[in-house]
Amino acid sequence: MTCSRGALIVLEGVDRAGKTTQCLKLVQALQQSGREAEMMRFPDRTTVIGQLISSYLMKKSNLEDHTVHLLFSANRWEMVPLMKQKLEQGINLVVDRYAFSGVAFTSAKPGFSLEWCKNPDVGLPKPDLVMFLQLNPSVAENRGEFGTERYETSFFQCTVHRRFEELMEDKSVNWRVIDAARSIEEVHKDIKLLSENIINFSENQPIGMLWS
Ligand code: ADP
Ligand code: FDM
Repeated sequence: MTCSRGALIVLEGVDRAGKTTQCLKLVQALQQSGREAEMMRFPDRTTVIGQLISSYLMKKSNLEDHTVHLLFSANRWEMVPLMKQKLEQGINLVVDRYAFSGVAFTSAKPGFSLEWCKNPDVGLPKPDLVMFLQLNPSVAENRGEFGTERYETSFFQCTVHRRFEELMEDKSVNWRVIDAARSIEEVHKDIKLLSENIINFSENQPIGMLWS
């Protein structure tokens, strides 16, 4: 007997759009409905590569821009065997940021094309669904002050947002835009429904390869 695979579900969006809140709620809701589900997040700061990234984000160290881009990508690749294993075991993975953040953030820096930024992530497990939590930057600002980490400035975040919009023009990826300005429960309801549908749809499909 073959067991149906889990779905790879990604949440992306600007800072404070509610990604982490919604990932946690989705995993809980899927588990309560009797499905296997686990959360992952990128960067995964627990690995050796993740610690280099974390130190860079906390401005405790500096890294050359190409180098840190490749480290973010390597931090995803090092998780691929585990991700595939879990998906094949029928576990649904709910992921807080993925390669799209990788491309949106690096390509917001001067001199980086979307094309160059996408290359290292070509061939990663392709998400069955990517939900973009859309939130006006002024509303996001009301959800709290920026922290002290790298990239946490209004100007940079606006450029990142434009890069996400360019990425969403790519119809080879199953993007869904979610209005994240509503209440936590309203947003959750949409996310849960879309996720349940994609889980049913993906269970007998092979895992795809991103951007290839
Ligand atoms: P992200 O992971 O996208 O940065 P978080 O889930 O950490 O966002 O949420 C950022 C802040 O906004 C938290 O204080 C959270 O409680 C709050 N928040 C999340 N979703 C909503 C919402 N729909 N309405 C109001 N506040 C929210
Ligand atoms: N980030 C995240 C990147 O620059 N590249 C990536 O590939 C990924 C996954 O790291 F500023 C940025 C986005 C954000 C920071 O913050 C991670 P959180 O709070 O851990 O999501």
